[in-house]
Amino acid sequence: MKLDQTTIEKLAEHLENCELNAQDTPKITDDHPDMDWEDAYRIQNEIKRRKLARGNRIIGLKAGLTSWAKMKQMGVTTPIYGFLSDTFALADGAQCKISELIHPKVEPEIVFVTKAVLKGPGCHIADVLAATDFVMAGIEVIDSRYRDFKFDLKSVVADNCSSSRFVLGSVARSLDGLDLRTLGVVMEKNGQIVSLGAGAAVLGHPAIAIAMLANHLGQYGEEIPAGSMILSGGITEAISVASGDAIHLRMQGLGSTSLRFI
Ligand code: OOG
Ligand code: MG
Repeated sequence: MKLDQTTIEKLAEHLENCELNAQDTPKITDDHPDMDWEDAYRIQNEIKRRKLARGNRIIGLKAGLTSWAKMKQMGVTTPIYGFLSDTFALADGAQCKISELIHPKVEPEIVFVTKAVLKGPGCHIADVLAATDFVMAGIEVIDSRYRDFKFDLKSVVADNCSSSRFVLGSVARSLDGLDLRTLGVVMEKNGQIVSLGAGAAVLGHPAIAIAMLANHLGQYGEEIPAGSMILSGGITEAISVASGDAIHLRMQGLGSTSLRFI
C-alpha cells in the first residue's frame, strides 16, 4: 500500500470520469510509479463504490488476460480481475454506441454462472466444475481508458480491466457432455471470420480462470457467491471495432450472440 486514501479516491474519480465521458488518459503509473498491486485493486474497488453509490448494480465478475493470445497482445503475463456493472450489459443483437466509448475492441468469452460459493485459497478446477450451474457464449467489449490501449498491469487493474460492455447469448448449458477445452469459437466481423479458437486457449481450461479469481478474492477474505456470472477472459486477441461493424459470435454447443456498433 503506497498511495494514501485521498490519492486512491482522486485516481478512481479520474478513471471513472474517463469511462463515463469517453475520454482517454495517460496511464496512471506515469505519475504514480510506486503504486503497488494493492493500490491498483483499491482504486478499482473505489470505482465500484462510486457506481454502487450512484445506484448501479454489480451483476458479474471477470477474469482478463487469461489466454496467451491476450497476454501476448498486451505484453503481460498475469491474469487480472474486475467487476461488471449493470450499465455494461447489452441485449443480444443490440446496438452498441461507439460515441459512448473511446477505442472499443471485442473478444469472445466463455461465461460461467455458478450455483455454489467458491472460496479461495485452494480453489481448484474441480471445485469450479462442481459449482458451475451453466455456461454461455459472451462477447466482451473492452475499452481501455488509457491512450492507445497502452498500459501496464497495475494501471489496467485500477481501470477495472478495461471493462465497458458485454452481451450474452441465450443458450445456457450445463457442463454435462461439454468439453470446454475443445469447444470451438468463431467470431465474425461483417460476415468475415476475424477470430478462431477453442476454450483451451484460456489457461488450458477456462474453469481454471474462475478458480484463480476465487483464489485472488480469497486473499481479501472475499468469495464468489452462488449465482455469480463470470466472464472467463478473451479466448483470442481482441478485435477493434468501428461504427457500422456487426460482430457475430458462434460457440460450439452454446449458440451465438451478436452486437452492432453504431
Ligand atoms: C484488459 C482486459 C482483458 C480479457 O478478457 O483478457 C480482458 C485489456 O486487454 O484491455 O478483458
Ligand atoms: Mg475480457
